[in-house]
Amino acid sequence: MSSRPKSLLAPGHRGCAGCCDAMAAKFTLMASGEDCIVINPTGCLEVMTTPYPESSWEVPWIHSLFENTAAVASGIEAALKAKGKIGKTKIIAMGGDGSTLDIGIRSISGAFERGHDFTYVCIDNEAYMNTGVQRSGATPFNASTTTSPAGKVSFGNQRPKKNMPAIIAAHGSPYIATTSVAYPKDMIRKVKMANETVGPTYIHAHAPCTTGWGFDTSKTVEIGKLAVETALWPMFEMEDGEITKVRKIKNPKPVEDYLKMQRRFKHLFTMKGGEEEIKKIQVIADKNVVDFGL
Ligand SMILES: Cc1ncc(C[n+]2csc(CCOP(=O)(O)OP(=O)(O)O)c2C)c(N)n1
Ligand SMILES: [Mg+2]
Repeated sequence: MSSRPKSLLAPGHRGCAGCCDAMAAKFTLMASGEDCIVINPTGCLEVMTTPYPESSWEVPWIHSLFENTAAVASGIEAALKAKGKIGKTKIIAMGGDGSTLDIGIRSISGAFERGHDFTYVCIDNEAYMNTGVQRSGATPFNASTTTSPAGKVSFGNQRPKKNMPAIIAAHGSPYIATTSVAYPKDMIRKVKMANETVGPTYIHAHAPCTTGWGFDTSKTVEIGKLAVETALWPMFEMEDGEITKVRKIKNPKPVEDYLKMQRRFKHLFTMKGGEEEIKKIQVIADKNVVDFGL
């Protein structure tokens, strides 16, 4: 008999083949089990799993606005507390990067400040995918999106990726971890850890999007692994504001290995000056190696 936890996200949803959001949701539910309540703002995950009157969710699920996801989670926690049921049912907010880093950040800040006992999972596919690949605060440097298109005047998004784990850490969260849908065991372990930790906890899952990033649907895991292996996506855990665990990488691969597989970075290999721009991305990876002791 397999010890693999049951998947509580039913198949037949409208996710793309190779969809990273479906993987993130599946792993989060595998870690959480049946006794959980999911709060899910608008975005690809919500749209593809709940076309009325259907639902793929085999656990209690509520749709929130971008703006109030963490406030809804706070209210559910307060209600369970009032009923004397806190500590058993896991409360999991699961939002995209646009929802988490940009539009919903105020209510997230409030919920973490108040110290509600819940887990927030950010599914970071690095743009507003559901509305057509607009740039978000999580879009990496030099990625081309529909609102930061590469062309005559720029090489794409000119701002660095916002450091959301650091922002959450500044709120005094007891447990924060970065992970990736390309590492299911890692993600499941970290979500479990977040669920078991009392207080507001945060999981930031890197999630390669076949449609928005422009790669073959079979390559989600390969690309997710390359982000980690090039040191562009450091995987770490923080307890009470201190980094306690880091996933070491032996010989970091050159960032080109990761960039060349994606349409959103294609211009770096075709436009004049692209080589210099790739070097700037290599600097970001090299800095991660030093900063995180990878
Ligand atoms: C306040 C608000 N602004 C904009 C929208 C339109 N909208 C719906 S889905 C979406 C994209 C969400 O992006 P993200 O949170 O990164 O999730 P993804 O679809 O990428 O998984 C947007 C902008 C909205 N529903 N509400
Ligand atoms: Mg997104």
